[in-house]
Amino acid sequence: MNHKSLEINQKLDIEEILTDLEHYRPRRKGWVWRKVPRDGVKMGPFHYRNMSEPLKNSIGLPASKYFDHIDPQPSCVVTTEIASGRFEDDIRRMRMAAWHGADHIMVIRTTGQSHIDGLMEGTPEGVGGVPITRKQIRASRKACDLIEDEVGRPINFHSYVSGVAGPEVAVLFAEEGINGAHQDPQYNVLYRNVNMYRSFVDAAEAKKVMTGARIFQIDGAHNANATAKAGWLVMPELMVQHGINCAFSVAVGMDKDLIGLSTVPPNAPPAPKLWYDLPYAVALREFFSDFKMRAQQNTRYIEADIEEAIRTHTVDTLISMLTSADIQSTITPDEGRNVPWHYNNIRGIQTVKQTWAALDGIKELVSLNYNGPLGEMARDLKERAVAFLEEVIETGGYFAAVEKGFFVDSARYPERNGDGIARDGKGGVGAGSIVPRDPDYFAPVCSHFGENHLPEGLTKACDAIDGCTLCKPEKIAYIDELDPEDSANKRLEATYPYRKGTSIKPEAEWAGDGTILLQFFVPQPEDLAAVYGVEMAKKLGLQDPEVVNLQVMHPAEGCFLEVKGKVGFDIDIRTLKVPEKEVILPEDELREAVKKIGLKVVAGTVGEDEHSVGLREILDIKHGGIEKYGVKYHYLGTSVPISKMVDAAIETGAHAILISTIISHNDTHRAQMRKLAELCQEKGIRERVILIAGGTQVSREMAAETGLDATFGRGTKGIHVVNAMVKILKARGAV
Ligand code: Z98
Repeated sequence: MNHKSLEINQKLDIEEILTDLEHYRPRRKGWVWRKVPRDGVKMGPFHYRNMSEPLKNSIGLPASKYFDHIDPQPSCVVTTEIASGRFEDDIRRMRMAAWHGADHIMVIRTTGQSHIDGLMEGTPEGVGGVPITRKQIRASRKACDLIEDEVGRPINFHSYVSGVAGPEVAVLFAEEGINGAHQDPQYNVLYRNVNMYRSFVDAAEAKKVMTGARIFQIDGAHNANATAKAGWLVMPELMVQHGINCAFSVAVGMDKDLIGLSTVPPNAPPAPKLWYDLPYAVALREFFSDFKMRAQQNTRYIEADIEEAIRTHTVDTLISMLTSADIQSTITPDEGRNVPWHYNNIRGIQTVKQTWAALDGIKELVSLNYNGPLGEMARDLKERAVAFLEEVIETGGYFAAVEKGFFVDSARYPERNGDGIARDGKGGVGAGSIVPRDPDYFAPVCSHFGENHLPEGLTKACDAIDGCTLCKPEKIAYIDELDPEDSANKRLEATYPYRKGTSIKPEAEWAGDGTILLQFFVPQPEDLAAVYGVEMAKKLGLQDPEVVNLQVMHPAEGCFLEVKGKVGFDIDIRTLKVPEKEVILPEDELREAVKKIGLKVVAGTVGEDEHSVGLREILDIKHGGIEKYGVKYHYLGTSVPISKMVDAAIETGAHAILISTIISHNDTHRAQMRKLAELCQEKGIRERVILIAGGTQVSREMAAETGLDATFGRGTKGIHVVNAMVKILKARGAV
């Protein structure tokens, strides 16, 4: 199959992804880890100790521009959870996330998949939310295949195997090349009230299928952490839940390197986080040394403030580094307000990249002190977990313990508050649906759990039907949209103008949604500030305004607010005039040219202008003035007559005259600029000197009309002035 590769300067073509989708096959199956060179990675001026191979195309941290644009990639897999529900929007976000360093992309449905008892087709949004379907995941995997070529690193695509349709979902995932999935029968039992026996029978089948396709598994223990009243009190139970899923998975036949623990630091500031989270991570690492760790931020404590979430995530990442987590999840910053903004996916990824780069090789510099309280606390947790498990066994096993409400009890084991989630073994979804297999049971499919009596002469179960869909993918029945209205085509038609037409609207979630976020301060107390925020957004013309974050700065003095709303208008791309971009020469080239010619200038404010701060900033080294690039300047002061500027230039042999003028009444600034050009002409030095003017009312276009070489307005920095001078000198053949 030939598919057009992505062009860096072109948007991902969703219609192209959907073309011939019925024949698309994933080009590989199974999970892929990052390649981590043993001897570290050299990037720019640095040697990194714990990084993976760099990407072919990527976008580094904002500060990377000071470091040759390097973009070091952590040794761990980096996850982002993309949750708009519309796959056609998700795949664009996946591309952005991959460019920033995500190689594990989890797509969550907007409906609880566990509530759906069969597979669905097409891409319906329905009323209850978006389920996972073959069309969605095939299109997403196809997009991931193109994106991984673009960034030069495999992408693991991930979803969830849960609910009573779990085994069917697992087969679908195996067929379509999904690389990772959450699978934990305890999740169904505790949080989705699926019958406990049914859940474990289904899990055996699902895990077997996942193993066949080498799908990496993440468990669901962390959900107890997010559900319990105090996440840090249920640490022993979390370890028991991890243990049950690991042991069950191994018993089914899953390789240990495909089994991941979903670990979540149980605490968050203002709690003394390290004293809880570090011993917990250490205890897990010691107990489950054969298994992989997927670390995710604890969603329990995430509020609406992105900065707060990111600060906690940074500490989480430190703990992950100290305890060698294999996968670092970055779902976090959106959890508080439940809005999947494109750019917050990227911010989460940046948090991990930034922390990982800053703390690269930390374990070579500092080591954990197991002799002190850390070792004691880790041991205490392990002892409590073992005691918990022993009590489960004494009680009659897992099912009996669930019936008695052992799990998600809010007390610190061995205490109990009696508020755990208790389930009835005879109840729940799918109760009574388990049927014993006949003694000669035979299923003509591969990756099947349990006794399967192959008829004589057959070596592979699916030989009986000339191959199953896992062995012969051409047998997969691809069913396109069932509802022509609730379909991708209809949605794509509506968003066409924003994707391929000439309309522009901002977006946060879906193409053309018009969603924006305003940040501002309101000098009023909390209640009033919130009401004002909405009113103000309405006056600005925003639709559906909503306060998504409010931080009190002082009870009486005021609040910081974030309000989201929708822009109700489009702007036509053809009406926008993009100014020509000024090309700045590389700093080294500028410095070299300045040095070669010994570039010097005279400078001053002219006319009756006493405002010298702007010019001084352009000259002085402190804030990146021309001095920083080696230019020598002779500052003549304020209100300098033009004639004095020109004489000084002649006397000192300056290459350039820089004048600053901000007074503009009667067009004084223009008059001064013209006068400078004319006087230099009269004195016969015009060809020798570069004439530059700047000021708040000066624009770039004024150079031509006043006879100067370059003119600069607001926002100018020293580098712009040096760049202009060097370019002119080069054009004159002087350097
Ligand atoms: C995470 N951000 O873990 P429904 N199975 C397990 C789960 O943990 C989940 C589901 C299934 C979190 C995502 N986890 C939350 C073990 C969900 C999903 O029924 O579709 O909600 O199941 O990465």
